[in-house]
Amino acid sequence: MSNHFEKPDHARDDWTIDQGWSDYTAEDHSVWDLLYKRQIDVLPGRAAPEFMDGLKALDLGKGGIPEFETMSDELESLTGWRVVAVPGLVPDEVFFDHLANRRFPAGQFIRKRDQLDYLQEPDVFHDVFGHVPMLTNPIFADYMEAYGKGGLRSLNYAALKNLAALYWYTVEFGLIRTDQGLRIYGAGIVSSKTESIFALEDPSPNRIGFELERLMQTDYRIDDFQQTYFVIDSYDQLFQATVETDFAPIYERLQGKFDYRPEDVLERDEVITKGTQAYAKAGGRFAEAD
Ligand code: HBI
Ligand code: FE
Repeated sequence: MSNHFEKPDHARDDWTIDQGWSDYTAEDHSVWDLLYKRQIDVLPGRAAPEFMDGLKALDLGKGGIPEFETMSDELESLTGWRVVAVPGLVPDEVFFDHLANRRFPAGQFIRKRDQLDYLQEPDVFHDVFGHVPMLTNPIFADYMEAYGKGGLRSLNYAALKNLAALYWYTVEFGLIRTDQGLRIYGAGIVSSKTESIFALEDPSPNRIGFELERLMQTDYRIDDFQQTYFVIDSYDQLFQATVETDFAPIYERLQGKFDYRPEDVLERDEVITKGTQAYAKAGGRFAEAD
């Protein structure tokens, strides 16, 4: 599995482009403001404290789409990361190379007002609001770099899908246990109003303790709420699992194996809540094998 698409003419070799901040229209900025307000209404008490701290540290609520250079100067002073603009999805090896060098590639465009809830490609709201606050956390920032480096190494194995599942169930849709209860930190959740509530409060999905090899074999849905969320105890757990694990033996063992369906609960799982799966629709990738 590798993604191939044409690099637009205006993109550089590393797929970066100018953000072109002064070209955003008043409507673009007001879509950001609207999305920002919707999230701020639901995130306190649901988002991880580290995410809320990051929003504040970067002043992402000052109004309008942030300017990447200014934001990156602040972010760099905190954890050494910068944000670079890209046209949308970039090839895996390009994506990994940016992360491995502590650059987060963020979509330059913003969604239209009539598609607030669902998009095919990551836009500036998902990427900046969803991902960048967690990059102010030193341990999470190290994890993202380790993931990028692991990604570059994985290109020689049939393991990309396994690694993509790790990203999916942590960076995009991860939950964390705190003394106050479960909190969301995944960018795909914190940038979505409905999933911010669903991920924590709906009886439908499973919530299962993080186990690296288990989650690297678990399929996921990209077009719907998750049927399983994986819960970490700390960002350090995530970082240690990634940096101290030599992925090579895991890849040899897995051989690209991808055995678990999104809704499966296994004997070995630490089940935090077992879902009713009431939300799950029929069908999906494994439907024929059922
Ligand atoms: N490109 N811009 C962008 N954003 C992503 O999240 C992204 C990507 N290219 C590849 C990719 N993600 C995934 O295939 C990896 O997480 C495995
Ligand atoms: Fe994302």
